[in-house]
Amino acid sequence: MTERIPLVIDTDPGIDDALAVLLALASPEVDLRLVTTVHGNVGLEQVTENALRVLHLAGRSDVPVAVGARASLIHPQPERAGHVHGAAGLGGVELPPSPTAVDPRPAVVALAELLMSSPTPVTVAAIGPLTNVALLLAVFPEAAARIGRLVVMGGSAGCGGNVTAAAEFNIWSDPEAAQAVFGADLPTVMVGLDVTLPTVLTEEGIARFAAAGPVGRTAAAILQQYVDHAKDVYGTPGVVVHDALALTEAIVPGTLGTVRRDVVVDTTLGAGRGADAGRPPVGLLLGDRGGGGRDGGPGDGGGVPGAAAVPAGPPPLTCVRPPPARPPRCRWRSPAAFGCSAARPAAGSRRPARGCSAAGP
Ligand SMILES: [Ca+2]
Repeated sequence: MTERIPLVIDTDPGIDDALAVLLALASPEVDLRLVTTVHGNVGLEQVTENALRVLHLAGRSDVPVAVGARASLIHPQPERAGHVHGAAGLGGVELPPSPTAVDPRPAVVALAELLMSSPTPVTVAAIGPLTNVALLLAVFPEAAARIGRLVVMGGSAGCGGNVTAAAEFNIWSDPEAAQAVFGADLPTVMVGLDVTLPTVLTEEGIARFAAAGPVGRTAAAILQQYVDHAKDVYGTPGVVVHDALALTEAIVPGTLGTVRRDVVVDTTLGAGRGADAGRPPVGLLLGDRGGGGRDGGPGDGGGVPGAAAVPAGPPPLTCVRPPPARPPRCRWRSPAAFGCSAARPAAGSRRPARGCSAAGP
């Protein structure tokens, strides 16, 4: 077997974060070496506690958890997402406490030390606000330069936002950090709402979790909050597990097709703040592998677009959706228990109102 890829998850658990961590731990392709926490879905203390408990749930309390940024870089952004994830972040499920304490090192120090000491390139999956990664770039640029791949769940390429009309939650939570990261010369793959929203984990898929064993049952219970929220807000029968979808690309490069694009984040304080796909040349589109990726094209094999290597004047951004003639399928490869498929928003869904209707089926 090929060598397992060292992996760091920078996270703000978070229901889909929890699923992302569990997915990584269940995937033999990667070796989860470190979890760093960041403000986001709920407050820093809670997301850190959640990270410890999720690892403990999976029997992997040996994975260190280092505490990261408490707030965004410049402008305070106190709004959280407890209405989506539950007040404590894990859908109302109270996991048993972990016997393990947090790593005494600040997150950026732990991350820098891992990057500098690893003999093989490390993949960093950033599935919360990008504050920690921006701090790493500022404080330990030599360590940041050693990141093998940076897979970011965040942003939206032409589909509008899920917090404001323009902005996705992770980018909106710290636009200045996001701009620093996307503007850096890192091998970055952005997995935005244009990809995650059409990729729905159905209730049937969640039922397969519940039947898979104790950890799966707990994951299904955590997901129930998401199910309820999705029915209420989107009118869909399944859930969108943004962070877990990003992890599929982090775990198996090429799971998602990619196109190479520059990314500019709106850091003004106007209505577009936090948008990363509002002005050309902007956007980095990721689509279903068969859904018409450009540059590398379908089956690209997971090229890692970089913000620096972008041709001028990219084509107009469109919402990436596979053609209706070929029903899209989620291509998650592991664990096999993931049963998911893409689904259109049901009648009454709010999604078309956020800009997807023009290119939607
Ligand atoms: Ca997250």
